[in-house]
Amino acid sequence: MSNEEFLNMVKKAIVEGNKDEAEQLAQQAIAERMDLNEVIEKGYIPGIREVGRLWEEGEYFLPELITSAECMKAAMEIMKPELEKTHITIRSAGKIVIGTVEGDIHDIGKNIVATILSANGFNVIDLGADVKLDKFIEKADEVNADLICLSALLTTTMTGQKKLIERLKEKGLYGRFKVMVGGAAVNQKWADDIGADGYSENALTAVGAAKKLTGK
Ligand code: B12
Repeated sequence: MSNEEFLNMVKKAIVEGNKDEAEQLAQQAIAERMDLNEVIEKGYIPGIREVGRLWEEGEYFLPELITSAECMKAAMEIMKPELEKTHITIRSAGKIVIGTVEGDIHDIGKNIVATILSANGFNVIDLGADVKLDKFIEKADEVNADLICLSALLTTTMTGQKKLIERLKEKGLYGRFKVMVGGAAVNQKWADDIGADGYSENALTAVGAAKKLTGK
């Protein structure tokens, strides 16, 4: 089977909400020592994006969306330890606090970003989804983080990223922690407008951006 055929099977498993297949393909990717970053970026993510498209077109409903999201999570859980193992030796001291902002429960993209950052040597503290803004600040303060990463997928919750920066300013903490934003709802212009230090479109580019921002 070619690489392309394998990636198509991965995508199909997510689109069809076939959990057994999504998990089995993750295991196969590990067993055959494939590039897991590529399998995620070119197989699993296009799969969930296709589900989003089908939903927008009214072909899929919420239950299908949830099933596919669960398949995605299950596959990521299988690959996560493997991704983290690969880079364990180059673990840096760079500390990142990450989460999805309050009011927003989307966590698939955030989880991928957290896993890939961790796999690339960062010490990642993942606060989960629907995280209160003050919790990001408290945790960053407690662990003396270098970077706060905020994910938002809804136009209604992306304002949480802006509010967090405002709150850092109010508390005299703006500049002490760098802030990187991401998620399908946001872009570079938004990041610039709200005074974020960084933005990244996907998990792989987030690694380079985080290294640049933390200097580590
Ligand atoms: C799966 C999904 C769900 C799942 C989420 C499951 C989960 N545990 O995450 C469920 C079914 C629960 C769900 C619920 C809802 N959803 Co929804 N969902 C999606 C869907 C189809 C895919 C999102 C996804 O996982 N994409 C795949 C990941 C890998 O991509 P990603 O998140 O963009 O992440 C990548 C980058 O953005 C980036 N990134 C992400 N985070 C960060 C953070 C940083 C710091 C950086 C640097 C980078 C970065 O890296 C990631 C990897 O490359 C999108 C459609 C879409 N086109 O995005 C809609 C979508 C986001 N949902 C939408 C909506 C409206 C909802 C609901 C309000 C629906 C409802 N009526 O109940 C609820 C929200 C409830 C809430 N309060 O949060 C809308 C948002 C519209 C808008 N513009 O505001 C979308 C766009 C669909 C649509 N077109 O209508 N959803």
